[in-house]
Amino acid sequence: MFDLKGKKALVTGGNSGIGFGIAKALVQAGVTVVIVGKDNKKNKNAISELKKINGTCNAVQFDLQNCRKIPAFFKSLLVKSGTFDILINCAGITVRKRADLLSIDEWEKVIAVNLTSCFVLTTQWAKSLIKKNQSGSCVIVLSLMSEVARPTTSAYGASKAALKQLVRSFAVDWGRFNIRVNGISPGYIKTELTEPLYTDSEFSAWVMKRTPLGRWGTPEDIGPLAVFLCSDAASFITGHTVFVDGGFLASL
Ligand code: GCO
Repeated sequence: MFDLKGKKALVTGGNSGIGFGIAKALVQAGVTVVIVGKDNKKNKNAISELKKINGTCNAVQFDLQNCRKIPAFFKSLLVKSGTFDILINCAGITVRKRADLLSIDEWEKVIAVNLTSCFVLTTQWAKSLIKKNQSGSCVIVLSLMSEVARPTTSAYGASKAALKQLVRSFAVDWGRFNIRVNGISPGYIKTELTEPLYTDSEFSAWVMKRTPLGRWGTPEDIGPLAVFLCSDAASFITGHTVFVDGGFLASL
């Protein structure tokens, strides 16, 4: 039931952090993965790692901030790779500023990359499967900030809360096509995005005190759940979000 051999996955934000952790877990489960990343150097490094496990993996350079260019980008990808059984939306950015200090451009950039690009890419992906009467599984990576707020995370939190509702909307729109959509909400995970936080000893001590399991998470804590949600073992799960947060949200 957990076997994903022969499946093909597209992973946005797959060249580092949580996205790479998910991409690696999928490759280890037998999936051929294509990662989408803005930074070619990071793409190359990530792919050389993944190719050590499965030589058919690949990377494509694309900046998901260009939301209106996504349909043409995805169409060209389909021509090269064929349809994807699995889509992982993990690309995400943040701008840590108090809400009243955030510019409209900064707000729009976070919403474009985290939310709009996910909407456009996932609807294009679903269309490609519906056209071929093919089932599929999508995972959207959210955040603790879809549920609670920390100072300076207004744009990021709003995008993640919206994504949580998008998980439900996609699931109910596409259930009849056997296309499942679920969310993964990581807690505090050591990645490039959180480097300014875990290198701040005071903040890091707060996270570890606030997290019942008493540690920062790693991308390897997230990958296995993505494999499960994309496998037949999760064939009756859709429209839900699972928290991988060390107990953070369960505790006061
Ligand atoms: C922050 C962090 C968080 C984490 C993560 C928590 O600024 O507090 O960036 O948002 O990255 O999303 O789930």
